[in-house]
Amino acid sequence: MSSSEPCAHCPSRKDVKEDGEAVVVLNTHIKHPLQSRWVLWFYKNDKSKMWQDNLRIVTKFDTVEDFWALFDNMQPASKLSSGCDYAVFRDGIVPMWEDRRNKCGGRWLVTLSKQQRHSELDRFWLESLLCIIGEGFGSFSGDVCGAVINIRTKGDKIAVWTTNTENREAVIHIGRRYKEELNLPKKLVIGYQAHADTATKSNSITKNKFVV
Ligand code: MGP
Repeated sequence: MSSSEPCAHCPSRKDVKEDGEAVVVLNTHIKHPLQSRWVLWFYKNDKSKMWQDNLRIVTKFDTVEDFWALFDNMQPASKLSSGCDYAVFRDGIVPMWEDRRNKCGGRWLVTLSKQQRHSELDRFWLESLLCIIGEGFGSFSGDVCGAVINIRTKGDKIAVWTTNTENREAVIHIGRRYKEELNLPKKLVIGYQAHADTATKSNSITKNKFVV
């Protein structure tokens, strides 16, 4: 479709002027708004700095077109150096445990094997982003704060963060839907962990509050 043609999803609107004459307004340049504005963050591991000082905003977007323009131009997650993260969060929520909207929340965590970086990581990340920015969790979508991808030598991780571990129905629904969207095998179990537990863990294992 050329840019001068109206979009099939935005039919032309018929307006009636004060003198009764009908005019057709072609929506030629209207982008498709998302329900929220989202922020892309990048984390680069610089051990000389505090964790939060390594976190930077890259850009914000609030339309489908701007999302694709960004996604098509950003470095694929699988090509990032180890220790780096991307995070995409609703505007106003910082991708850290301490944020007001995260501190009582947790994350559905997908851990990947080293081999999956080449075969599945980028697809999982794109699916995760489409789930969150498309508000793909029905009436529970509002519980979603954002998604994070951690590129790590020991195995990459992708997670969807939700706002409150106590919202059991929302958390379970989001986990089930997320697992379906990623097309994960039914027998593969993914876990939901409270940020409060992750932040205070003494070893690399955090207990799961829920599993699907
Ligand atoms: P990580 O980057 O989430 O996972 O946390 P990684 O590197 O796989 O390490 P592991 O511990 O899960 O095996 C690494 C470290 O970064 C944490 O131990 C914290 O010191 C710090 N960190 C990570 N997050 C998400 C936060 C956060 O939200 N707030 C603060 N203050 N520190 C964080």
